Amino acid sequence: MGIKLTDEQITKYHDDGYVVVEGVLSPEKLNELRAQTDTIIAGASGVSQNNDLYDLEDSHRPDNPRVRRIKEPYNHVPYFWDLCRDPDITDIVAQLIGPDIRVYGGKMNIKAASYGAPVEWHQDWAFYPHTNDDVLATGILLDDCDESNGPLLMVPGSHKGPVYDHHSDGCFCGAFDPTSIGLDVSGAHKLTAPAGSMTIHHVRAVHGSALNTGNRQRRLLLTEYAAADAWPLAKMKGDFNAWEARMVRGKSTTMPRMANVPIRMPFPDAKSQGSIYENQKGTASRFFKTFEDTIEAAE
Ligand SMILES: O=C(O)CCC(=O)C(=O)O
Repeated sequence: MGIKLTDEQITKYHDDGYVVVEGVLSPEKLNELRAQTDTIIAGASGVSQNNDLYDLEDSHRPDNPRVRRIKEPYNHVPYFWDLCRDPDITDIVAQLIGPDIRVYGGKMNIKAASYGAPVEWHQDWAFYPHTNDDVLATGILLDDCDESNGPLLMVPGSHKGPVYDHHSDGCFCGAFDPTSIGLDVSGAHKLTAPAGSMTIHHVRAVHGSALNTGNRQRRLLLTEYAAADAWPLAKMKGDFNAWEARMVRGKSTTMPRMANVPIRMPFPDAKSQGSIYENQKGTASRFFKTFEDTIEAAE
């Protein structure tokens, strides 16, 4: 049985579009998650390019591995699927989007100390619009996260606003530059918290994160959960049976609930496919400094 959210936490999620819950994973579960993660990361040695498991930093070399993301870890290691279904997590999600829940997708983003890549401002909704927006992402922190190691940055209340244009030069780029559309992100909230905490953000919330300039890595296991009656408008993952197998709590339905929500379709494809990091290479102007920018500035 997961933690019971306080009324304040539930209100915060609905009003601001995000909330952080501390102490979701016990120390034992956190250790297991770290150990399973280390095993996957160790397998990146010798890998030369992005594949269906690893998304690699531009500075990755097979003999000096730099993994930026583990893609859909539950597709590769059963432990991760069990974690997606763990009531310590799904019982919390149920308090926000109802008892019937499906996993839409997931990944672990790894911001290595000193060079872990930024993620440009975006809304997850631009990648995977659904028939209603009872869709959110949880983020389990594997490491203590403070201001220096690239916390998630969330713009409060933005989940109630428009869906911004995540296209550039005729292609999807999975990002927008708030300065070019006059969106003030100076009040963005930094989701700092101790390891074992869980961030939760609404699918329409505007968010991003900066380069890790600290001396500690920031690994974040993100899982996208949708109410069972929220059906994806852009892409269903796998065939119907595979889709049903993604139910992690409660009952499925074939009767989607339609809500009056703004959408933009994420088409045409990004110039660089494979991950948000690759998609965002197509953005016309970047907001956050990259590791490569800092090297250039130092030269
Ligand atoms: O890892 C981060 O800091 C940002 C993650 C994110 O927003 C994403 O991958 O969609």
